[in-house]
Amino acid sequence: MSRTRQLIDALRDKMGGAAPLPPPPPLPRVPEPPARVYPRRAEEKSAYAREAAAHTTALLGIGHVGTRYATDVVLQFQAELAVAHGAVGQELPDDWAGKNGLISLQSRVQSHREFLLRPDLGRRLTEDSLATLRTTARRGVDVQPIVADGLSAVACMQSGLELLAEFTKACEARGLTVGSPMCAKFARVWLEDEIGHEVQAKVAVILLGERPGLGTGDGLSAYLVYAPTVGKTDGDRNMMSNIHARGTVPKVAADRLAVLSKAMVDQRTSGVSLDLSHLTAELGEAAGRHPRAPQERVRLVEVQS
Ligand code: B12
Repeated sequence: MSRTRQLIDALRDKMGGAAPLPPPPPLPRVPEPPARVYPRRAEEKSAYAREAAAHTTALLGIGHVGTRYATDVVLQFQAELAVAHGAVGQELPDDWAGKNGLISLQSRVQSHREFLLRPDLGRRLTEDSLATLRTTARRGVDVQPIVADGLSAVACMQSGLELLAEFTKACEARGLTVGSPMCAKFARVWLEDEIGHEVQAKVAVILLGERPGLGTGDGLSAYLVYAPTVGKTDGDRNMMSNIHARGTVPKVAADRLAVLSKAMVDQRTSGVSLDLSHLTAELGEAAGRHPRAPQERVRLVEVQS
C-alpha cells in the first residue's frame, strides 16, 4: 500500500470511520390515501355534479385522489388524446372522393403538414380544381353542399357521405335545388366561399371534420353562408358542431341544416342577421334552452381494482 493511502486510512480510523453505524431513526406511519376513486363512489357526488355529468360527455364530476386525478381518469385522458392526435394526423386518401362518386377538389395546400401550418392556403382552390368545377358542377342551385376533411379526415370518411345524403334529401323535401356532390381535400371552412361563388349557389354548406377534442375525434361541423363569395366573414355564417354518433346524429343534423338553408334562401341572408325566432319548433332541442338528453362517455380504458 502506498504511503499516501496509509495516511488516509489512519486519518479515517482516527475520525471514527470504523465505528458501527447508528441505528436507523423510526419511520413515521404513512397515512392511507383518500379512498375517493372515480367512479366507484358516484353517490358521493353533489346533486348538481351528478345532474351536470349526466348531460355531457365533458369531463365533469370525475373525482380526485387527494390533489390528483384517479389513475383510470389519467389513462382515459391519454387514450382520448391519442384518438385526437390520430384523427388530426390522418390524411384523406386522394382517391376517396372519386371512389364515392364525388367531384374531387383540392385547396392550394400541397401536403398534410402544410395544411396544419397554413390555414390561408386551405381557403382557396387550385387552378385545376377551379377548372374541374367549371366543367363538371351544376350551376345556379339553391344549396351547394361540400364534404371536406377539415381537421378530421376520420370524421369525413366515417359520416360525411351519410350526412351529405340525408342533407340532400332534406333540402329537396323543402323544395330546394341541390348542387353536384363534391369533396374538397385539405379544406378550411372559408373554402366554401370560393366554391359557392364559382357555382353561383345561393347557399354554400361545408360539412367538414372539426378539430378533435377529448372524446370527439370523429365529429363533423357544418358551416353555412348565404351568397358565398371570397371575403365573407364568420359573422356571415351559421354553424352546427358535434355531428357524430354521440352528439347530434347525421339524420337530425341534416334536417336542421336544411331548415337553416331554407331560412337563408327565404330571408336572403345568413349569420348574425338571420332570424330564427319563428323556427324553434323545426330546430328541435337546438333552439331550446333545456339540457340535452343524458350522455354516456365512452370508456376507452378499464382499470381493475
Ligand atoms: C377552433 C375554434 C375556434 C377558434 C377558431 C380559430 C382557429 N384558428 O381555428 C377560435 C378560438 C378563434 C374560436 C372563436 C369562436 N368560437 Co369557436 N370553435 C372552435 C372549435 C373548437 C373547432 C372548429 C373547427 O375545427 N372547425 C373546422 C376547421 C377545419 O375550421 P377552420 O377553417 O380551420 O377554422 C374556422 C372555424 O373554426 C371558425 N370558427 C370558430 N368558431 C366559430 C364560431 C362560429 C359561430 C363561426 C361561424 C365560425 C367559427 O373560425 C375559423 C376560421 O374561419 C369549435 C368546436 C368544434 N369542435 O367544432 C368551436 C365553435 C365553432 N366555436 C364556437 C363559438 C361560439 C365561438 C365564438 C363565437 C366564441 C365567442 N363568444 O367569441 C368565437 C367566434 C369566432 C369567429 N370566427 O367569429 C361554437 C359555435 C356555436 C354555434 N353553434 O354557433 C363552437 C361550436 C364551440 C361550442 N360548442 O360552443 N373558435
